[in-house]
Amino acid sequence: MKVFYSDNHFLHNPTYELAEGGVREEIHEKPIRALQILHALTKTDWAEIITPDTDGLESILEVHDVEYLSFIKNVYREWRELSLQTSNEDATFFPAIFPRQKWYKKPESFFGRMGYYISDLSAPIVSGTYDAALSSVYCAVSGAKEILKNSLPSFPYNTFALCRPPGHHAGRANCGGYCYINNASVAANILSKTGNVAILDIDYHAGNGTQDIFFRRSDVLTISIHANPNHEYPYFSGYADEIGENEGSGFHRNYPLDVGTSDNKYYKVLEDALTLINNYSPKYLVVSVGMDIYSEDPIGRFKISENGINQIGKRIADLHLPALIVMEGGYNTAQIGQNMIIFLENFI
Ligand code: Q9C
Ligand code: ZN
Repeated sequence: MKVFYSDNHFLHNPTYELAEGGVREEIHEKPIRALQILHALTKTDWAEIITPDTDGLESILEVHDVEYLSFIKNVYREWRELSLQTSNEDATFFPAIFPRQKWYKKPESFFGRMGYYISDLSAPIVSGTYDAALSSVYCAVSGAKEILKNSLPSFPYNTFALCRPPGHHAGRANCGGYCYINNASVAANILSKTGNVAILDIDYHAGNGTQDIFFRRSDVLTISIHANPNHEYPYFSGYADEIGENEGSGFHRNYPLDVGTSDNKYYKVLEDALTLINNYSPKYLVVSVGMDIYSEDPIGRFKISENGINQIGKRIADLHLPALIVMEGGYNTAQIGQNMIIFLENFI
């Protein structure tokens, strides 16, 4: 299986995020996550690690707002120029104000705009964030292009985009939850030019960014299975009554699950989601995979076992659709490599 990976993710290495109470908390989304997966892959006899091409800016701009992308690109430099006294070489950028009202405006000032584009305090920005996020999305873009080149109706061809930073919380014009560019959405949008696409998001957290991007489209079916946002990040989205709107009405589905969900309960909901995908009969599948569903994840609070991860992978692979698998979350760094191998082996 072709695996797209770039060492540029090291450029994004903030050491903390801000938790409730304003306390600095160790950030779980760190370089070792990708390294552990890469390491586990290099020990298999089926993974072919490839550095992605670095063209595809137009593809990103079909999914993300142009001003948002230039914000991500320039925010760090602009901040350093504005406040040299308060920021040192590797200080981390966070906004300090967020728009609240329905009638919010986009101000011209730097600090005002920052709150406009950043959703929360788990999207720290450092000097290399943009370059890392670009290389991350190029992994997904290359994975999608490879599928377009190789898949025949009788032979589903699968690739894996080892993306870091992850993407599914990034909306059309906002970052949040460790995500800056929505890797899976950019890839799905490329695939959608030659046929309908289903995105199945099995990260522990609701794929609110992906939902935002495709909410008014019927050519990309988006489905997310996740912890009930009433009790978990991203809190404000991911509820069952969000089903798409206008043209996209009926083409988004959320499956919020209880904290503590076990393998068997998960399979039932997954079957339902897979039936939806079957009925939609897409040409391509994009799977946003987060290993934070694992029982021993430090953030996630599901109880999915290793066997469960294998079963989930097997059932998705049984759709026999050409699939791009995109890495999202998962924070148990001792187990993330092994868990991804268990999942991916169903797709080789
Ligand atoms: N104390 C992804 O899994 N807040 N993002 C966590 C932990 C943000 C998760 C707080 C979680 C974002 C891609
Ligand atoms: Zn997650």
